[in-house]
Amino acid sequence: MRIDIITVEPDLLRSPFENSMMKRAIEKNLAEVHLHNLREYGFGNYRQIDDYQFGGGAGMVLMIEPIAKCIDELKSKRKYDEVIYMTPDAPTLNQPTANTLSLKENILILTGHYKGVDQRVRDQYITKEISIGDYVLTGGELAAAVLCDAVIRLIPGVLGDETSALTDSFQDNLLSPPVYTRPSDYQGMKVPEVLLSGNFHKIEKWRNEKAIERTQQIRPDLLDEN
Ligand code: 6GU
Repeated sequence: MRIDIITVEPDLLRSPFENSMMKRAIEKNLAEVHLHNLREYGFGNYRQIDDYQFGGGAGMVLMIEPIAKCIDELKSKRKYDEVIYMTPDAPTLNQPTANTLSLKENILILTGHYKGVDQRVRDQYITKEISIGDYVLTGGELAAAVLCDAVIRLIPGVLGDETSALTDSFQDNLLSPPVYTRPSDYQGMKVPEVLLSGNFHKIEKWRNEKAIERTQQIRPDLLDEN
């Protein structure tokens, strides 16, 4: 999979791809990520990329021309399966969306900033809009990193068997059950007996019960989606 990200803050986005799982995915050639600094497509000596909004109001708006120039250049080189705009006023990212995107070949992500982008960018170029939750971030950069992490870890071969994405919370609309490691008794706080029993069937049953219990307590809305 190839991911191109158009951003005003490329430095803010570098480290997630230089560490941990995403770094390994890139090293294994299972993913490539290219950052494009929108500023380089700006106007004049100041490389202007934003301007005041028509009709008045606080906050600068990213102009269509620098973005159009950048997207057109990228599109002339390859076909993109999706052109995604990261913005809080969009449907929220969930596991099915991440699953679907993990099967794509080329994805282009535009991250918003300031007051957002000129609506004509969204009308003309964007095929999918994604928010990562009901709160406001300063820009879409960190949201893009979240999206990339959720998607890249699903690409076959990125995770080892022991961390298979299939057993993640949300893959079956259930939260994960509690997990424990050594010691089995920490200052009188004991690991549930069943996990030490060696009885695989009983352990699976316990984990499933705990998953349902946790989901009922913390995210009952997920159970309604089944
Ligand atoms: Cl994608 N962008 C911004 N700026 N804020 C957000 C978001 C995205 N998702 C949730 N909050």
